[in-house]
Amino acid sequence: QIPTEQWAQVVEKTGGPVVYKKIPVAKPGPDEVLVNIKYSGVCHTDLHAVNGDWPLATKLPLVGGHEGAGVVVARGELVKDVQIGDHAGVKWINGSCLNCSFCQQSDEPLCAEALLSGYTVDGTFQQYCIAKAAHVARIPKECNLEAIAPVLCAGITVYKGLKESGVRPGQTVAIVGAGGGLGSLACQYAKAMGLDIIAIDGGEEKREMTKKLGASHYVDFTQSKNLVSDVKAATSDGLGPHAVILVAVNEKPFQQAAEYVRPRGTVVAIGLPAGAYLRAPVFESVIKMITIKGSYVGNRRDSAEAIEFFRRGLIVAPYKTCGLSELNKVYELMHEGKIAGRYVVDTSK
Ligand code: 8ID
Ligand code: ZN
Repeated sequence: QIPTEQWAQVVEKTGGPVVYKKIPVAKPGPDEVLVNIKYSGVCHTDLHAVNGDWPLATKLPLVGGHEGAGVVVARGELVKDVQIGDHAGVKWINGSCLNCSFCQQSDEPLCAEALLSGYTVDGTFQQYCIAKAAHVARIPKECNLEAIAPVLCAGITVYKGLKESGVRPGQTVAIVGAGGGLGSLACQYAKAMGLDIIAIDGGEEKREMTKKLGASHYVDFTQSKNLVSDVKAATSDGLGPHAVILVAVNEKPFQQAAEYVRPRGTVVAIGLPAGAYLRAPVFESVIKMITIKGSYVGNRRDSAEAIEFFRRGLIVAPYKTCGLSELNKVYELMHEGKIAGRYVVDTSK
């Protein structure tokens, strides 16, 4: 039985805090499904949304969250390929027009009409969440819903970013922000892809964690006297990593990466620090023939592939679980940069 009311965390005004309260359960439209969210990861994007960091307004009031794993409990009359009882994931791209030139070429994140879970439509910090059937992630029944939740944004995004970097097995990737949510998953995907990993983050807890996740080197940005030369020195020939995956929430590393990336290498910007700019010296960028690009979540195929890595047991990343009611506490820890790995919220608590 689907209840008429449910628990949710609601952003009532930009700047927060989020309010834990009962709200109505929505009914799915013809092309939508209703997912009983069991667990949701907490992404730094959710905190950007609460704080109104970005040049894109959120809906208000807003239910945040976009790493929701659960069970399909209702569907609209046009939905044929998702069954009641299926395990499904609600991800950042909640829906897209499926008809524009970007959607036609499976660049759905670039669709101008894309609906964003926990940003322009209500997301997964509630017990029952709506998503377009075409875009819900299919989760195999053997996958643990709690552990797979972070894959639904962090995993998909870093998997896509690694592919966009063009890095190949045996080459070296630097992951900047390696101890955070996206970073910890990036370490696991990079390891599964046969890459040598230089983890960059701050503090001993993240050093230990990234080592366990597969990094061969750690550069502590809070300790390093010369980060650029320390990163280069972590590669066997001293020429720097073939790719840099930027998942930090700070402007500085976005201005350093071009200096240590290897000639012919690629810098992939994924993190979205408020008001930040990428910066690179023209002379070195030209004579090193480097590439600097952005990468934004992933399409439906990337999502299925990222989930398949998880299903095969290749992605084991650390997370801590708490109740949905404790979301404000998670945001405080996140703001302080104190979370190693990901927090997952249990919507039943
Ligand atoms: O599609 C996308 N492009 C996408 C998808 C999902 C998330 C982008 N994001 C964005 C988020 O909005 C956020 O801006 O990626 C960023 C990282 O999200 P997250 O992994 O959820 O954040 P986190 O868990 O707080 O991790 C950030 C890590 O960066 C480290 C912190 O210590 C933390 O471990 N860090 C910082 I802040 N400054 C650093 C520095 N100078 C740094 N690490 C290295 N060098
Ligand atoms: Zn996210």
